[in-house]
Amino acid sequence: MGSAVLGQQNIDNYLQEDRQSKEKVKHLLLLGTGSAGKSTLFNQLKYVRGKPFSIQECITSLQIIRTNCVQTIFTLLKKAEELYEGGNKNCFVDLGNEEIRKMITELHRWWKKTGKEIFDVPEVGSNDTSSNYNSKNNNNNRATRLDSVPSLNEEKVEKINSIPKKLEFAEIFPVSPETKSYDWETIALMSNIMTKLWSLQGIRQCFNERHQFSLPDNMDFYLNKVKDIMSCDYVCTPEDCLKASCRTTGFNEFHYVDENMKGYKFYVYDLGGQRSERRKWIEHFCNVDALIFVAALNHYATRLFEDEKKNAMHESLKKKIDK
Ligand SMILES: Nc1nc2c(ncn2[C@@H]2O[C@H](COP(=O)(O)OP(=O)(O)OP(=O)(O)O)[C@@H](O)[C@H]2O)c(=O)[nH]1
Ligand SMILES: [Mg+2]
Repeated sequence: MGSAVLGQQNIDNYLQEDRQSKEKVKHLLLLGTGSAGKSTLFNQLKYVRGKPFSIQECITSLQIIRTNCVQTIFTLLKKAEELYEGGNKNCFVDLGNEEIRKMITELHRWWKKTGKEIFDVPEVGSNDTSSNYNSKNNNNNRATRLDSVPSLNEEKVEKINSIPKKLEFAEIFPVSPETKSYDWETIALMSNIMTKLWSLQGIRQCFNERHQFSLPDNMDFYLNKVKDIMSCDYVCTPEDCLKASCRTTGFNEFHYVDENMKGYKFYVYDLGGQRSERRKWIEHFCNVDALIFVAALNHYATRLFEDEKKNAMHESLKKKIDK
């Protein structure tokens, strides 16, 4: 009898401890539309909780930043043309100027070729690959490519319009020791071109009109130092990582124990906020203690990434943001 009571007591104690430990675990979801700042908040939270960016995160951020820099230059060229034709004379970029034409064509060619031939290195650490790579990208070849740059006179708008909208950054800057063997000389040449194009008045004016189209955030921060960013030995700072615009697919998760909050353990989930991602939210709603809905103030003057005709803040204000 005595041992039965003791047994019951043990079970009760166990259940109570279990209940208390469960009560001390809290699940937080970060929700909001695309580019609202969820991942930024998530990363900041991680950072202040003593979990700095890992090397892998820095490398990935750098890939994204580099790709965004190139694509932003192309987008600005395209939009400057559109805005100019729409009557905004400040956005004039002189495509009749031979130097500008040559720079655009060369950057465009490099970008296209890089994805297909140069950066698509099949195997990490393969000596054969690296020798092929070097023979493909010697200075003579580059000079040949420079000399054969066609005039943009005949095809100026077509050239710019044919720029691929979405190139996967991973295809362009794969994470591997092969990075060391990239043709950094050519990349430096391209970063010079990007710096010159970025300094054009029409491009700057177009950038100031970015509320009229969709552009990754903080691109002025990166383009102002694009030469450094595109150099081989550039190391991402925490600020670079935080400001990088990277759309989340799926979710990120981390947990921490807050000793100032009676030792509560918080699990934080950062979910993707684009339309295509929101249908996955439902999977995370079980056992949630709190939702933080993130909205970006600058979205009042920003176009929606998924639909450039729409205002980004309207998407946040929609009563039902299922899709
Ligand atoms: N300057 C500044 N930029 C911010 C701030 N919050 C977010 N951003 C920038 O806004 C961009 C988008 O932020 P993210 O945190 O990636 O947005 P998200 O909500 O995670 O977007 P999805 O993953 O697509 O759902 C990034 O370039 C951020 O650096 C902020 O407080 N200040
Ligand atoms: Mg995100």
